[in-house]
Amino acid sequence: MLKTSVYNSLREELHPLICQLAQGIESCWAKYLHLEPYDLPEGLGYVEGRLEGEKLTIENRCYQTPQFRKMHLELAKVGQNLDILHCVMFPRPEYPLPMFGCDLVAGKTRISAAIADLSPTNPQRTLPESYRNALATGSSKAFSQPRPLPQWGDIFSEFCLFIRPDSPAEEMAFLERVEEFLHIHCNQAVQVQPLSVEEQAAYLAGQRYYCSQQQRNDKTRRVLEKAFGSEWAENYMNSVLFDLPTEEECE
Ligand code: BLA
Repeated sequence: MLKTSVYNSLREELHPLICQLAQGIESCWAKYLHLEPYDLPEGLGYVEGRLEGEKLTIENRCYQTPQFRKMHLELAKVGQNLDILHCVMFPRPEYPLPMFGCDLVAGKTRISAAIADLSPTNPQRTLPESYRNALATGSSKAFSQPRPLPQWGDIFSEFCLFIRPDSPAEEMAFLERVEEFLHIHCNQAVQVQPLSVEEQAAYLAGQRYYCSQQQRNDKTRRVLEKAFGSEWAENYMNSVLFDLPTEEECE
């Protein structure tokens, strides 16, 4: 697996739940999938910015596999008070797979937002039955502080978890449930049959809708704008965080 000393050094400074989840994601990917590197746009693998206020450091890891066009794990640190894990798995358009997405936002003392989902990409915007069955039989612990989805959150499935963990036990329960999502997803992905060319367009439209809704997250945008400016933030949101396949990648 690719490793750089810079990446590991930021990792050591992050909230322990973020480190644990990052590790869990990477070991699940390595266990099920054949990972190849994915090149992010020039200059956007590791970035540091500071405009108003605090320094923002971003470190990205990105892979591709036969089933996934892009699997992106991002770790970010804003000053001394905000640590972020962001992860999205973008399926290749020839497979009828949902999008795995996860965001973990840690403030100075606690995790303020912990969200994870397997989000449908089909025209009906429902998960395949095999996913629903697997997700329904998994652990379904109740969390004491569920959070309401924002207005753009209609992309998420009924299994979406969005909470503010209120104890170390809830942090662990969140971690376990996310790892369950990932195992289910990777396990399904390696067995999935490709779509016909005609069907692919609808799934690609589903991915496009997912990305356009995620780009409406003003909380993410504001953090990026404060450190890098609005033009940079716009470009980063639509070329790194929530991009769509190029013509070449669709061939
Ligand atoms: C919320 N995302 C947030 C918040 C911040 C960020 C600061 C507010 C935390 C809170 O409300 O407690 C910031 N997230 C970032 C930054 C990056 C990032 C800077 O990923 C990247 C550099 N966001 C995603 C993905 C999902 C997601 C993949 O990137 C879901 C699968 C969801 N983040 C998400 C949601 C909120 C959030 C739903 C809450 C938004 C709201 O309540 O309005």
